[in-house]
Amino acid sequence: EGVQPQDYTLIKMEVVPPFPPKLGPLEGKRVFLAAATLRPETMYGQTNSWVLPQGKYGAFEINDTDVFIVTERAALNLAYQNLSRVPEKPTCLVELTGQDLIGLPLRSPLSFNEIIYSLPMLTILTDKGTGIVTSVPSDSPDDYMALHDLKSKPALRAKFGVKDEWILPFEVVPIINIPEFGDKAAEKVCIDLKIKSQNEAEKLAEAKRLTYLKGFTEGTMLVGEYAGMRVQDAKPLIRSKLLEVSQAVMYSE
Ligand code: A2H
Repeated sequence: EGVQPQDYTLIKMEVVPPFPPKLGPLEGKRVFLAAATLRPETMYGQTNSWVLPQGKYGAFEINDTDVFIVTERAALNLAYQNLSRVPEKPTCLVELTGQDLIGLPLRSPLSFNEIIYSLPMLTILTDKGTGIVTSVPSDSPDDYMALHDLKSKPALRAKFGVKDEWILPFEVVPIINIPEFGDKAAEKVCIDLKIKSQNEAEKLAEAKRLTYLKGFTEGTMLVGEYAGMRVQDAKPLIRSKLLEVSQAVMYSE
């Protein structure tokens, strides 16, 4: 845990009914995977969501109609940030593992892909954010490599019960131009650094450093309402809009 509080945008990725048996008790509620992001301006390029297969999650009541699937730790933080039906007390309706969430179809804000699927990522930390991550392989090296691993390794898909149609049709969507790295910065940097898999932590840290800074300072939006605008100007506008229409909430820890 850092000393400085970190402010995230939580993206509300709605689980599309009908629900699988495990989510049966949630019938009639609006159920969301709530993904913590620092890059709300990249949501146009979502291709899937990530969960930790062996991670523990729960479905927590946010108010009378809405349920967020997050870690218990995040649910407690949310309960102290006015995001719990009972103030300061999380109410868990169903206990779940990440494996239970794999393959859920989701409708996520701003995404050009109308339906995306929840997939396994092995490097998710359960003590950061909500334990749910949204995947933008054009601009996140972690996301690019995790998607690349699943696409290129049928055995990995089989291990976690990932169907080909949840993954093979989803291509990297160009959303931001960075002069030095082009329109798919994460892909370019992963190839340049010869990164082999999502487990190459050191190289991925370098790839993130390169793309994160340049994306913010030199990136230009290619798509959406603010196409042509610099990323640093578009980011707060896109974030405010998502909050205003209740497709996202603020979260800090
Ligand atoms: B970011 P920081 Cl396009 N475990 O969102 C691992 N990673 C997590 C996580 C967890 N529990 N919770 C959030 N994250 C990811 C978009 C994005 C992100 C882009 C580019 C870079 C990037 C789409 N994925 O992050 O340690 C989330 O991915 C680069 C670091 O708090 C979140 O923002 O700085 C970011 O890490 C938060 O990381």
